[in-house]
Amino acid sequence: MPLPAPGATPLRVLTIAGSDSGGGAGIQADMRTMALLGVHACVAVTAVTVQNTLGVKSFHEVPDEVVAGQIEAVVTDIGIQAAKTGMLASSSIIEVVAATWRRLGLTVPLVVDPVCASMHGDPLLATSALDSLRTELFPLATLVTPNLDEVRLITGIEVIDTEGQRAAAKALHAMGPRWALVKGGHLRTSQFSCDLLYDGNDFYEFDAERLPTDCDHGGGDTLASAIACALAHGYSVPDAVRFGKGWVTECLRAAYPLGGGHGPVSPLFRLGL
Ligand code: PXL
Repeated sequence: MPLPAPGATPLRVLTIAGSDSGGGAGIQADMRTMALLGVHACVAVTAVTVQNTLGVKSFHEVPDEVVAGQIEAVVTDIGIQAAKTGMLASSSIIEVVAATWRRLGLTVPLVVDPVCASMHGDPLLATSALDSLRTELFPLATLVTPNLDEVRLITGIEVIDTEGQRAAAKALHAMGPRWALVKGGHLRTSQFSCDLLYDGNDFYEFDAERLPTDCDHGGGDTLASAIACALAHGYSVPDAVRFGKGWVTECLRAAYPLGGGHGPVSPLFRLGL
C-alpha cells in the first residue's frame, strides 16, 4: 500500500468506536494501524472505557448528539474515503450512527466490526442493541466482520466447523451487508486461522498461520481498520480482506507483553526498528 508523499494530504478514514485507556484496542488500535498505513485517521468517539490489560472496569457513553456531531464535522470539512465502526455501546448510538450516515448521504465503503464484548468477556454492547445492529447498521455496511462469539449473538449459529462458517456467512449476508466475513480465529480446531468471505454468490477463503501468542488484544479492530484503509485506496473487498489478513498476521507476530494481562497486537513493526 503506497504511503503519501511528505506534505501531501493523505487518504482519510473515519473510525466510529470506543476509547481503550490501555491503548491496545478500540480507537487507539485503529489509529495506530491507520497511521502506519499512511492514512489520516478521523475519529467519532462513542464511549470511553476504563480498562487495562486485565479487563474493562466500566465505560461511559458519549451522548448521541455528540457522536452524530463528530461524524458530521469530519465528513463536511475533511472528507473521508472509507469508515469503520467498532464499539457502539448502545442501541441509541447505533441508531444515531445509522441515521447520520443516511442523512449525510454517505456512499464510501463502511466496515462494521460488530464489537459485543472484550476478550475477557466484559460487555461492550447492550444485549438489547443487537436488533438495532442487525436492522439499522448492517444494511448500510459494505462488509461486516464478526468473530465467532459475535456470530453466535447476532445469528444464533454456534460455529464449530467450516460448514457452520458457511451457514453463518449466509445468515449474516441476509441481514443486508454487501459482504460478510466470518472470522475463524476462535476456531481452534485447525492449525490455520481461516476467515470466510461471502457476497451472496461466492465464498472466498483466507488462511493464515495460527501464531502461538496470547498478546492478541485489538486484533479484530486492527483487521477491520486495515481493511478500511485498503478500501479507501480502492481495493476490491476480497483484495482488501487479503491485505488486512496479512497485516494483522504481521501485527500478531510483533505483539508484545504489557501489564499483567493480554498484550496488544502491534503495527509498530512497520517502523522497521
Ligand atoms: O477489541 C474489541 C474492542 C473494541 N473497542 C474497545 C475495546 C475492545 C476490547 O476490549 O475495549 C474500546
